[in-house]
Amino acid sequence: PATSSTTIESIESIIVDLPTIRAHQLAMTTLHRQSLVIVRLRCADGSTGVGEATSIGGLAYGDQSPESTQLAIDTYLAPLLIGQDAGNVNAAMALMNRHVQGQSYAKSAIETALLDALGHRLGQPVHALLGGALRTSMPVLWTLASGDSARDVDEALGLMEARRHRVFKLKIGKGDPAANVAHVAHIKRALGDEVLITVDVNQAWDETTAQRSIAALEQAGVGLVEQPVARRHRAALARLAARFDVPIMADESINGPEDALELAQEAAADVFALKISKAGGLLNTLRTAAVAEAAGIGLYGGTLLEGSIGSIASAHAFAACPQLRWGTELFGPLLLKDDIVTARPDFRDFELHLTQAPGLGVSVDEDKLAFYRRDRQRTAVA
Ligand code: MUC
Ligand code: MG
Repeated sequence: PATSSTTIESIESIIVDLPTIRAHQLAMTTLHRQSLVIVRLRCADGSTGVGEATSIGGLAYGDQSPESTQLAIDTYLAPLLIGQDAGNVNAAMALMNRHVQGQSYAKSAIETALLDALGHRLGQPVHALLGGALRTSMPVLWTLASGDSARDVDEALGLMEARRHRVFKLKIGKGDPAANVAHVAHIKRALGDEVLITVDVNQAWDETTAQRSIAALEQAGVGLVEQPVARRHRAALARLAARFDVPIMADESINGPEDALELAQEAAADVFALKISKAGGLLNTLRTAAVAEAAGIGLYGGTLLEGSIGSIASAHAFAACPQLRWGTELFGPLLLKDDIVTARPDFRDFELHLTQAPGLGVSVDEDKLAFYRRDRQRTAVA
């Protein structure tokens, strides 16, 4: 019979560097490749699980890099967990939280691997382990961030035609705010009334710039404004949320349930961007979602531009959220030229579709992993 009890035997972390299909320009960096930390967990009964920790642009986006995440896993978290019960995810997370501060990306990747392995042992998908899916497919927007307005419009038209995406997020905050607004207005005009356009400022503006620019973005018909001011400037975020009709979404300002509670008390945002990496796992993402739901705040399924493993792990958590009013941005795998899984996620009819396969429902392609891993031993002589 299926059993959940077995011991953790090994936890391995592997950094993988994957090229992107085009440059991806954000306020703080421009990406040409993504570096994923892949976690592989093995249990005493032979069952295995995978997880992923990914950030954007080394230390440009957040305070955890692929290299620091690998160090946290190899030096601190793996030794702590080896010999522990792989079936008790809450106990494993509590142990890590007791002995290791921060490191939410590493903890998220390990929790994902534990849930994947547990799902394999029990023959259940991860969303079932989280209490059950309220949806097994979810809308996915696309981020237009080529750095060129005309190219962005062409890209959006092609993706709508292919029924891949019909909501678009524009990354702004780099350079002149008036030029940013003109870029957004141009794209909104070109795509028309029916297409929802959102913007992500990634903390780039001060409050007065945000006031001026959001007024113009609202005029241009933008539907959602993400993290216009610095993460810590919550009072400014709250004033902007009160001042404008266009919903304001907190991203960098919110990690887990404690932030959600404070932001809700301060009425600092209309929508919260959930990310398994920020929350330190799928379970803590659901706790964050529960606070939002209790406060009547909308939810959005965010990404740190993970590959297939991290994106599918996120989708399992978002499937179990009480609501997902603003859809998701789980397009990370589509931004990568290649990935390290045997079958890439199922994106069609504007949505990402989850399966009922056990665990995450993804398998590592060993050849691709061997090819893209950073520490690959090159045997060929130049
Ligand atoms: C972010 O700040 O939301 C999400 C989509 C994208 O293009 O970048 C990320 C990060
Ligand atoms: Mg964001």
